Amino acid sequence: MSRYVDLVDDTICAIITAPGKAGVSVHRVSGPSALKISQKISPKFPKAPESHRAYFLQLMDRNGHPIDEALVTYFSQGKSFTGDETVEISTHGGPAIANKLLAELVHFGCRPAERGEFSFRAFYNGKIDLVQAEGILGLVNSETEAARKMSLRQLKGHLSSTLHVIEETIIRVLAQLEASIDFSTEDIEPFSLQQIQELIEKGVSLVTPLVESFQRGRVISEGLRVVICGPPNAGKSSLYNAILGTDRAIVSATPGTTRDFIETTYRDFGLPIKIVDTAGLRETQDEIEEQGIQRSVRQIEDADLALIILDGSDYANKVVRLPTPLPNQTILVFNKMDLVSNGEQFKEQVRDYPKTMLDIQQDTPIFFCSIKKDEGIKQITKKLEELCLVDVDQNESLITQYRQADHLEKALLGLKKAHQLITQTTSYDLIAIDMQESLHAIYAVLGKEFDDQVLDRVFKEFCIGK
Ligand SMILES: Nc1nc2c(ncn2[C@@H]2O[C@H](COP(=O)(O)OP(=O)(O)OP(=O)(O)O)[C@@H](O)[C@H]2O)c(=O)[nH]1
Ligand SMILES: [Mg+2]
Repeated sequence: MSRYVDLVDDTICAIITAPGKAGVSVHRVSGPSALKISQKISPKFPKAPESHRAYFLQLMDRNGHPIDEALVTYFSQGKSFTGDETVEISTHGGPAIANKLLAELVHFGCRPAERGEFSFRAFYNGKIDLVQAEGILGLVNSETEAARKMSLRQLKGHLSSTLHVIEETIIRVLAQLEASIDFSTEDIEPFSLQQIQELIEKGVSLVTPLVESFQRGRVISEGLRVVICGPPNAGKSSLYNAILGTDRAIVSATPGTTRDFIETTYRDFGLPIKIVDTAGLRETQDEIEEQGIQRSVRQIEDADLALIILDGSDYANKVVRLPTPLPNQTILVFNKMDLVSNGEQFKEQVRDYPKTMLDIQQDTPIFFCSIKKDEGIKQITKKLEELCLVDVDQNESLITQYRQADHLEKALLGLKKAHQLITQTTSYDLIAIDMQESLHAIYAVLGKEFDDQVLDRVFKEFCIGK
């Protein structure tokens, strides 16, 4: 995208509807020569068309031969999606027409648009900020109602407006610090220390929930990542196969069977779930097995939910090598219950096991199953299904991208450092440095300050025509 900045004077074009045969297909032409080029392809296009009005016109190729008849809509500069002068041409849907028109548009002076270049222009022209651009991307990629709602709110600027309140708060703090440092340049009555402190606290209370919303926002946009983990031979691969209804993973009585982790995305619950089967966790001298374990540990660290599975007939006095930190959500499964003689007594015995032996949350749900006898699996899948029933609250501002989370964490850190300093020192310039850092982080989220690499990363995820 770095290069897009230098190319904003080009007039770009792309088919913005899905390829193939359809009722209509739409080409978008956007840039300083959009009207001029469109007039070449549809000679009867008025010299000065009305913005937002559709004209029914014949399209002609360079040799004066008809291409198709079309509805051509004109959007004047500043009033289009991209902010540039734009013409949208709706023809009959069909690959031959679409490609022919595209070729003629290029012949008359357009450049085929790159991925996300229309959205980039909208961003560049200040029509949307970077968070809204990411909202567009999220909307297009939405697989569920919750994801669609969340992305639409982001596109409409809900998250951006929260960020603007944060920005204003930080700027007010900075102005007050400035005024306190140099009384002569400001007419304003400086705030008391107490008031500045309260403003910083307000900043903290606005940024904290956003940072915390990332996990939920990411799950809604990308799905739930579930990792099945535990000691060797507990039945991890068996459970993976049972949940997915396949025999994808190798099951064997030899401990240490699974080496490379295996993952599948399961879509039957609405929200996509990525389920990962991992290598059994234990101390090992086997170099290859250890590599598998290390990879599994990384999978566990990245997951939203750890399904920890133990062999019910062989768990006592065994140290389970669980990595830390574990995901926020955990589920404990005792498998091979067919080998346990007194089931009820067993369930009573292991009630405190999560806390005492695994050092995981005491309220971790515990399930009991025998994969061999196909007992108790339904309860586990039902639990997973429940976890997928997420909806987005009307007033909820959620962040969805690592990029956003990363900058907001920096913003929060700056605010917290400033807050700590203000209780210890009256050196306002020091506090101002932290507040400046927070401000830059907020600017970075909104794309007010950007470097080419960031833009590259955001816009390259788009498809052509977006
Ligand atoms: N009796 C009994 N055996 C089971 C049950 N579930 C799995 N097994 C057996 O336990 C053994 C290990 O199963 P896996 O699914 O390969 O275990 P794993 O946890 O993936 O093992 P690793 O990949 O080696 O870490 C196999 O022989 C399975 O047939 C069960 O519910 N009852
Ligand atoms: Mg296995």
